[in-house]
Amino acid sequence: TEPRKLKIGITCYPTLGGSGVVATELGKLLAERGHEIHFITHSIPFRLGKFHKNIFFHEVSVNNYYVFRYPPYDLALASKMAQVAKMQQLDLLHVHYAIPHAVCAHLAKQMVGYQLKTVTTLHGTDITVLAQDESMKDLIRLAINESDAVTAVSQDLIRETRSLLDIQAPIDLTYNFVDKRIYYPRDVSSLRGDYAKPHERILMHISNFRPVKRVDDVIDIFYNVLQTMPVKLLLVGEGPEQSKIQHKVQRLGIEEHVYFLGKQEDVAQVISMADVLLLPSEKESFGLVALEAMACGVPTIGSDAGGIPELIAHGKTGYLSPIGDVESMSRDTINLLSDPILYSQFKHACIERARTVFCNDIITVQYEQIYYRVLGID
Ligand code: U5P
Repeated sequence: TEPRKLKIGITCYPTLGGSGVVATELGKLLAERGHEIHFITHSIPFRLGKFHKNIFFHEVSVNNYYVFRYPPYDLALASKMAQVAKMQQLDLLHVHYAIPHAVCAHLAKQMVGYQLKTVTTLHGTDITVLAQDESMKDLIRLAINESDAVTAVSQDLIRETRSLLDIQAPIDLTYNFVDKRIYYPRDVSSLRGDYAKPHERILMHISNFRPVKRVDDVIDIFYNVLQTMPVKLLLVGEGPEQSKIQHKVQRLGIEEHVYFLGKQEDVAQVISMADVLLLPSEKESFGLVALEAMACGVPTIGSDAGGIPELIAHGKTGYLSPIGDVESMSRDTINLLSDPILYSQFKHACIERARTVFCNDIITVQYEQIYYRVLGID
């Protein structure tokens, strides 16, 4: 007999990069599999899209009493989690990010009068940033240890979590995924014409333009490649480094070859225009954009930081170099783009790898198995 359908509460930062995207997509896929999903977040997750059967949204609102210097979002979230769990008889809470979500889930568990289980997924930032802050270490450790299951999006993040926080409990590996019905090579021939002539290749970078993304390196690589072949650079997303990068582009006198597209909604469409994705990050626990590119048949050239080597098969679906080695990244880009046969092999390997290793079906079932395990259902 089929195991019973679950009632799951999901909390994430609904608009924050890869983690928000993955948490939302996971909720949608679980709902499609017949589970009842309750998003408990401060605003509607931005990729939630249209109406879905089996999906409910509970808004966390924070009272801003004048006695509080800081509105107590964490406490409001914990109360809301407990309230929704009791009212909807949730089986478990799946929270993305340890801080503050796993701490809130721990509080909620104490508040409700039955065996509510909690699952925490680590996406990186909370470990890499907050674990460096000694004062937060004990809190993150508590949140992790009190979860009934903990998952992380790469082996590298598991290793880092263990070494920084001295965690003994098992951590499950659950890679990020893309929905193959959305991410596949789109026909963008007409769109492409707005940015590049038929003989020009398109390099692309998509990020939040934070210093860890090393967008400076992206520009340096592009500049080098431009010296040998006709290329355009499309920059997608927005963030703190943007104006600095705009200045750099002007200083190098390459404005007419570089387009700033700003924040984009339909990344599957945009990414399909690219011939190569550049991701030279300083730190990357997974690198969801590289997977989105891979699924659309676009190889990645970038750094071997964090979880990137687990995602990109070096020499098959992209090329990785040490962080900051822009010379090597430039050479790899030129080599790949000047060899049509090699390029076509890479493209096919990308699509194949995304559809097998990082397919939504496989990863959703992995999460489901973790839920059944913590609930003691076989
Ligand atoms: N993203 C967008 N629009 C943008 C920039 C980024 O939707 O303008 C998305 C990427 O497609 C990806 C996530 O899903 O944000 C960033 O994930 P990561 O690469 O930071 O893990």
